[in-house]
Amino acid sequence: MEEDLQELLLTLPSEKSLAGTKSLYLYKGTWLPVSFLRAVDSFQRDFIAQDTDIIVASMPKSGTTWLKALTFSVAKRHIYGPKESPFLTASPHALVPCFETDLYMKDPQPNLEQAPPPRIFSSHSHFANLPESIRNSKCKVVYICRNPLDQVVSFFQFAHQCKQDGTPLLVYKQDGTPLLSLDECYENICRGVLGRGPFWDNVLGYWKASLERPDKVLFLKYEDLKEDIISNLKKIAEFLGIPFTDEEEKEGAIEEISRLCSFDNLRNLEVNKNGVLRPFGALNSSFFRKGEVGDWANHLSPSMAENYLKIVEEKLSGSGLTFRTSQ
Ligand code: PAP
Repeated sequence: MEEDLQELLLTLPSEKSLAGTKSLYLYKGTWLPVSFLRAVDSFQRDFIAQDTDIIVASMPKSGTTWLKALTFSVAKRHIYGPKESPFLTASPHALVPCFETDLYMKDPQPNLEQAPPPRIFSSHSHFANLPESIRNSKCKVVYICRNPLDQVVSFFQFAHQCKQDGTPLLVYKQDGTPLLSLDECYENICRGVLGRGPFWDNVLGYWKASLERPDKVLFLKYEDLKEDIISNLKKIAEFLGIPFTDEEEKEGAIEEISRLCSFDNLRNLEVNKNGVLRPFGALNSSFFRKGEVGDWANHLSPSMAENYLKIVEEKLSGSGLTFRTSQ
């Protein structure tokens, strides 16, 4: 590890990750694994947005994969019809690369100029930490949040079951001890210690921005998309300035996109069953687990759920932001 990074780490608070396999560092108000620090820094410092860019933003495990597929399909529907959609052969994460875990991880100065507009990228950064050019240009930000109970359970399951190149690496820590249980992580979770957290800071930044600048930030909820995907697809298209025409509606274009991006359809595509996500090395299938609202009840005791929810609600109090935790 380079000397300056080592020196920086010594100055940052650190805690265990959800699996207990690595340390998270609190850097500029966000908990991050060390492997992302450089990429996050380069992205936040160097990326120059174009007015036509679209940024898909989220706290991890809040519906990012789904929103990537939906946003891309809406924004590029005049280029690719549903029968020739690139999602039939490529992961949503390959088509909408993440600034931090993909682009700037591979190369601190990625060449992004050649991508045809609209360029669509994703980020898990807090709103306040986005590069100035994203916040101040006319580019659009589409954010998705999910109720904190399902989000944390999904994250925990991912951290424990995520296979890299087909091998379930994370069964034991390097010292041979088993991974942390949800009970063992619980105290950290309640303090906001999870990758890209605290949860409340991530969601609140985008929530406030969406209230102040509704033309700039669209704030969506996973549970609302599950309940009514059609009206949310219309919302996305209108926000992007490309509403569905009456003719498209009549021809069933919105239903086509909703079917294409549905959990069952994406999960059963060959690329998402057997592909591998580079440079991360995770199986594409790791991003499709259950796709339900309320699965937290199978993993958290009622008192753990109630207590964590209370903490989150206190953090969000006065903001007007609320969550639905059941179907
Ligand atoms: P990421 O932030 O690491 O990209 P993200 O896609 O946000 O991950 O989270 C994965 C969750 O979204 C999984 O939830 P689960 O663990 O509760 O099952 C995954 O199943 C769900 N998901 C992925 N694709 C879809 C989809 N098309 N529709 C609904 N849910 C989906």
